[in-house]
Amino acid sequence: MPTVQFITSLKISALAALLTAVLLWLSPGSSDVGAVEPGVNCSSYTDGVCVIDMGDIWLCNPSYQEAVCPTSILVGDIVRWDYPSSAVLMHTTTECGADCDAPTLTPLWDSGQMDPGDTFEYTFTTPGDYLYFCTIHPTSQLGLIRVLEEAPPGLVGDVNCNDEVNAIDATLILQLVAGLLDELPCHENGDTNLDGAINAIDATLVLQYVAGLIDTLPP
Ligand SMILES: [Ca+2]
Ligand SMILES: [Ca+2]
Repeated sequence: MPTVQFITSLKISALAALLTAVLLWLSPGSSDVGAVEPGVNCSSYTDGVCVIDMGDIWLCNPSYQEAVCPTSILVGDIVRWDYPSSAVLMHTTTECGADCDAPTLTPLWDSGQMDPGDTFEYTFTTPGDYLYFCTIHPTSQLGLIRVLEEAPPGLVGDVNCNDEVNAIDATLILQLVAGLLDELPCHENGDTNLDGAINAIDATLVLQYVAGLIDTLPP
C-alpha cells in the first residue's frame, strides 16, 4: 500500500475509533446539557437580565437545597440575585473558582453579606461555567451559571452549509477535533451546545439529533 494511502487509512480508522468512543462516552441523557436553554432557572428572564431567586437555604430553585442549581444565560447578560424581604437568614452569592470545596480567594464576584430584601448584580462577558455558593452556607447553597454563546444566525449543527444536519456534519466536526481540518465550511454552526467550544460533544449531539434522541440543536 502506498505511504499516503496507508496514512489516510490510518486517519480514517482513528476517526472511526474516535466516533465510536464518543458514542459510547455520551449516551443520551448522560450529559448535563439539559440546562442549556437560556433562561433555565431564572425566575424571570427579560432584556438580558436573569433574576435568580435566593431562599433559606437554597439558590435558584428550592428543589436544589444541598445540590448545585444550574442557570443558563447568554454572554453579555446580567444576573440579578434577588433575596426576598420575607426571608430570615443572611447569605452571599460568591464565585467559587473551579471547586466550591476549595474556593478561590479571588472570586469573580462576591456580594458580601446579603440581608433579606437585598439584591446583587453581575454581568457575564465570557462564555463558560461559573460555580458559586453562599459563603455562610457553603454546603447547602450551591449554584452554577452557564454562560452560552449567542446562537449563530445559521442552522446549528450544519457545518457544511447544505441546510441539513446529518451524520456528515458530525464527521466533519470530528475531523476538526482530530486536527484533520483547520476550519469547517460553516464553522459558526459547529458549537451545537453553545458552550463556546467545538469539540466531540458537539459531534455527539449532532448524532443524537440525527438519531432522533434529542429534538433540537442546541438541545
Ligand atoms: Ca450539513
Ligand atoms: Ca460546544
